[in-house]
Amino acid sequence: MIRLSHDLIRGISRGLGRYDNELQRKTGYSLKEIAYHGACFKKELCTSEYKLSAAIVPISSGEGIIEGFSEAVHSIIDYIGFPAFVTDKSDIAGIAQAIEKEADVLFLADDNCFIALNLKYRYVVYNSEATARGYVAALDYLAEGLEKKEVLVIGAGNVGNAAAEALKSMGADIAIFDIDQSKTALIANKLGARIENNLDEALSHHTFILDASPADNIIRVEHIKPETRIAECGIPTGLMDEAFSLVEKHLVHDPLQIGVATMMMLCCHV
Ligand code: 2YC
Repeated sequence: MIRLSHDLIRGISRGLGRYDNELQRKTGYSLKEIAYHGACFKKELCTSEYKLSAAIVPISSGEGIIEGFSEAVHSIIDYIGFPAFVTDKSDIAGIAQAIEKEADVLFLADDNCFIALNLKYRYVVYNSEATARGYVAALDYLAEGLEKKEVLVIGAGNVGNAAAEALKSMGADIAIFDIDQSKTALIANKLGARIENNLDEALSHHTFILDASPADNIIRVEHIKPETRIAECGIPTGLMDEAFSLVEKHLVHDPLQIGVATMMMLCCHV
């Protein structure tokens, strides 16, 4: 898991409108629609008129608070229409404050785990699963449907695993690559995914790609075809610069937005 920096976060809040327009241009759908699709292709969202309220609590453990992180999370949740606030205290006092203000959902992130704690329906939503589902939803829209289509998942970590599950539920034909072949064997057995042992090979014969790896510069110009569609979940992107500009209008990538929006939508399941 790559730790975000202030530099990567600071433009998010004021850039949400522009980013939403970019998503609509590329996929035909808004950030909120992509998050909704990512959250509910498994089960129906709660239809209650009640809007869950969210509190974001800064957590100072480990490497400490990332300047602007809680505010960026807040702006994304607010942007898709949910009442939200950042507690002005951090850690335990912040959690207490969130409860006293009757928040339904708490967003909490330390160096190893980023969750939405649903106090109303009593369950946890992980950023890794939400990111995977949100990007599978975006790829579904980019590819105009993924059923029976071959999709290459790069990376068999938490996000890659959850993405493979989501792709399976969409009826996609999954291929998986990871430098650690014991991880790909696990997914292959569980989901019947095809194992790719050579990334260069795999990239040469797949046009639908979900990159859930922290590696950079693994996707090159020669891997990009006119019909290539890429969901790029991670930081940094896996693309070489010239490959990025070649496929940019058919690629979805952001540091936090789709994952957080999908976390909030997943919290609406009763
Ligand atoms: O400001 C705070 O509350 C910090 N404790 C937040 C630390 C977040 C660390 N995690 C990450 O940077 C990335 C996120 C993109 C989601 C998963 N890991």
